[in-house]
Amino acid sequence: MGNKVCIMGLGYIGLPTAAFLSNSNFEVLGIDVKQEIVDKINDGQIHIVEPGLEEVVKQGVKSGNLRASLEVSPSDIFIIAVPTPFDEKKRANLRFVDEAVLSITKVLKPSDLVIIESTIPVGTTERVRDMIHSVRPDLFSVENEQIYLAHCPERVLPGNIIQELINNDRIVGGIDAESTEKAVNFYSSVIQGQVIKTNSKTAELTKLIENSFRDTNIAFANEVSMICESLGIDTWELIGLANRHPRVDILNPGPGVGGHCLAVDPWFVVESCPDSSVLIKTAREVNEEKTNWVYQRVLEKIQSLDNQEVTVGCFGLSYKQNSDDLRESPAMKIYNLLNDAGINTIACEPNLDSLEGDTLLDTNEAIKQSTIILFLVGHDEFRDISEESLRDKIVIDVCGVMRR
Ligand code: SAJ
Repeated sequence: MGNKVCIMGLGYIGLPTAAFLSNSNFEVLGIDVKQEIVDKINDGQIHIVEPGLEEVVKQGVKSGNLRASLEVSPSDIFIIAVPTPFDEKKRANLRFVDEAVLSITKVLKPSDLVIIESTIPVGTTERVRDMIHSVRPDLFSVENEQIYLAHCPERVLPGNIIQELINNDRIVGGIDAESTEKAVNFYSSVIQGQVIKTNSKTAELTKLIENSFRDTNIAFANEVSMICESLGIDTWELIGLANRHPRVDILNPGPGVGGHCLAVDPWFVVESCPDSSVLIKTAREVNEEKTNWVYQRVLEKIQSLDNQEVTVGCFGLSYKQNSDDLRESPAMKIYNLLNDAGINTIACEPNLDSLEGDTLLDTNEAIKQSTIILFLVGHDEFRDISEESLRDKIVIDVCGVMRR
């Protein structure tokens, strides 16, 4: 198999993958739909924040092994890493996958390998096979070597993507044994982790279940926090005590679950089999409700202050600690709800230099100007805040950052 790789989608997964492969002796063409992203990458720069990524991109571009473009070209391996959001009815929106598939189908040749890394509902890889067949039946004629199609879900943790790309085990599920073998050989040639074979539907569901498992466990922690609050029990003390049990490991409650993974993927499972995914669906609803629950607690606190002039300092706005990513951020939802209710707020997000249309204050200034200190995200910067500086403040610590 040749060493030309075409990667469709240069986001949080596509770009690190393109950069990593371009430094692993592959000739990589990265495709995106935004000219400014293409231009930035060809200048050796990046449009996302990920530790260590810019260096790897620079090396790839400088070596001539990494190039970005709007247009696909014939390659030997095609990796689809485009977003798979859900629509207002919580159903998978596969428009970007379909557009990527139709783009590459024009340049596919027999023996090419197509890998879908995007997170997709069960059965999508087989549906893609049928899409390719309907446009290019020639690729499936007996005279030609077949094309190979597999799903290989990513499982890298944003903030540690480069290392996890190299070291994580990967699951590969082909539409047939030959496709699985081709994809296994490809990944085995570039990563340190183990490459484990399965079929495409199992690979699709494995990814969804990984994230559903985490979402359900976070929902349990969030429900525990709401129970503790209603019973007047300290959440963090209770979880600390329960986790001393050798087989109990309750996760951290927070303002809800954000990001484009855990807040999305479980809904693909619910869509595939609604009657059998009651717990997964309920966990999603608990995590979504937690965000509103936090907002209501803040309102109650303000009302208890007899409507004196109150300023609520929102500490942490990104979707998770030590991240700058605001996508699906529950902290941002709470911040916006407070603003929409006409409450004076202050935004403090140490991982951002600016926030569209809003002023960001640094931690010390935000503390000074706030009546209520609302810790929404447990950034490391907040752990250095002294008890002294909070002495005459009302503190609502949603994420337990002051308890670690
Ligand atoms: N969160 C909590 N409490 C916790 C842990 C997390 O409230 O104890 C919240 C976070 O604040 C955040 C959300 O959950 O809002 C998700 O954070 P996360 O730490 O679970 O990580 P993600 O979404 O950035 O990455 C997850 C990872 N999946 C698993 O850990 C099973 C990652 O490995 C996946 O590759 C990624 O989803 C993905 O892209 O699917």
